[in-house]
Amino acid sequence: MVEKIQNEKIFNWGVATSSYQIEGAHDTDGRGPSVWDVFSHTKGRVKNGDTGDIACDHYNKFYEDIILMKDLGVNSYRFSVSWPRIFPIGTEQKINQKGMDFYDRLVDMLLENNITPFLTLNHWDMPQGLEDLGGWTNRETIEHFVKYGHYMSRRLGDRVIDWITHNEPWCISFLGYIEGLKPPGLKNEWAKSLHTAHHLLLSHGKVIPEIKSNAKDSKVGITLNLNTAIPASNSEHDKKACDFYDVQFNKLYLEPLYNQKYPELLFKSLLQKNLIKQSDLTFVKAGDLETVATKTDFLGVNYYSRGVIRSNEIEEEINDKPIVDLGPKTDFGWEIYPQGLYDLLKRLQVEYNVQNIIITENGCSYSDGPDENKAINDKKRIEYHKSHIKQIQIAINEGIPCTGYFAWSFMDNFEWAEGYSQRFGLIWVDFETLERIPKESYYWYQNFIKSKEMSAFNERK
Ligand code: IFM
Repeated sequence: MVEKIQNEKIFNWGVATSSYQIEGAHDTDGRGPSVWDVFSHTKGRVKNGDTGDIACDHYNKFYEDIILMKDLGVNSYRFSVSWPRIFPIGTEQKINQKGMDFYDRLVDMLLENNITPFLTLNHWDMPQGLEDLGGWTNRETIEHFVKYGHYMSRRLGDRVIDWITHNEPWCISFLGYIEGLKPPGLKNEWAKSLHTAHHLLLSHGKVIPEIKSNAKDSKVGITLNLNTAIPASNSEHDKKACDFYDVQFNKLYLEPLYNQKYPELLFKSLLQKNLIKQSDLTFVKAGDLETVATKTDFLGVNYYSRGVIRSNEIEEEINDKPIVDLGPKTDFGWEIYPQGLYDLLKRLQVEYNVQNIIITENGCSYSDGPDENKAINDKKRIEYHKSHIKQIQIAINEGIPCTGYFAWSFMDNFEWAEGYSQRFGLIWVDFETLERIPKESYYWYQNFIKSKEMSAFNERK
């Protein structure tokens, strides 16, 4: 029996991935279809028609991958469980044993290599069977999620301490129901989007006691993608757009989780714009907000860039000229703004009094590939990580409680609607041969973790 690792003082230096993005083996060992299988197989949804059918084939190559992780020197690994490997349709009462066995083996091997598993229950790939019943817009999905969390923690709770309920609920509710970029691919369905956000948050609150009762000494949190947003100009239009952005992106999740309420401004603006009706706002039932705000042990934060917000409600020529100097961009077109990470950490401490923050994702997409000697000189990625870690260091020195950093991502993988066209990995993956080649950034992270600079993080109060 492999022992769990418990050391409160150690800063978690890790790498992160998610099931659909790396596992492949989409129909192996009884796995059912996830919403992402259906979405990616729908023409026009994903660039180049890419799917996660094979991805990095991590399901069959996890052994090799953990050896690379060990060599990298990380003490933690954040991964997610593919829900339809455990409940192929979602509504079953019995688990699919073979699916569960995979995660059992994975966790054991991580622990044997002194790597702490951070397990995310929902990184978007819910069973299509549940989507067919309304997905997250259906309140009953909450019970299926809690049942899934129950079985996962019952089986792995003796070895997994760190649990993340959901990854980036905004991506499901906003990108899935307003922008149509993620399943179920709907557009401008604000009522459904709000219901989805609420049910995700409620299921988070409901699954916490389930995990805690099965996994002794467990630590449970949720991961949000957050950023600091500023108006592009001093115009009232941009300021208003920025306030709206902040409520729908950040506060829709932070307010209920930390203050037991939804941001009034969001509902007011949506009602004013006729995007929802008053009757759409009956989704919050008695006791829900208390459940959503169930105490957590940490907040997972995914930070990539800041938001510079321009109003789309007036003509560009009439609006004031933008005054913000934008920094360089990654291959994805995302602005590099490391200070935004410090600003965000500060805000979480000052406005929400968050007691423990873990950076569960931070990274960048660059396409640098192997030269004739198979060397991959991705120095822009190194700079990206360095500059963001520096901001964390500043925050920690000011007493902001940040206890972990997970680079996104361990290896190149299926980047959702972008397919395999965006590479975030510290390791290059050849998607034809599935060969893995560590990039320069991998070696940099390896040295950094070994170096003296580490001690400053570990000596935090
Ligand atoms: O790849 C994604 C990940 O699944 C969630 N956070 C953002 C990453 C980069 O887009």
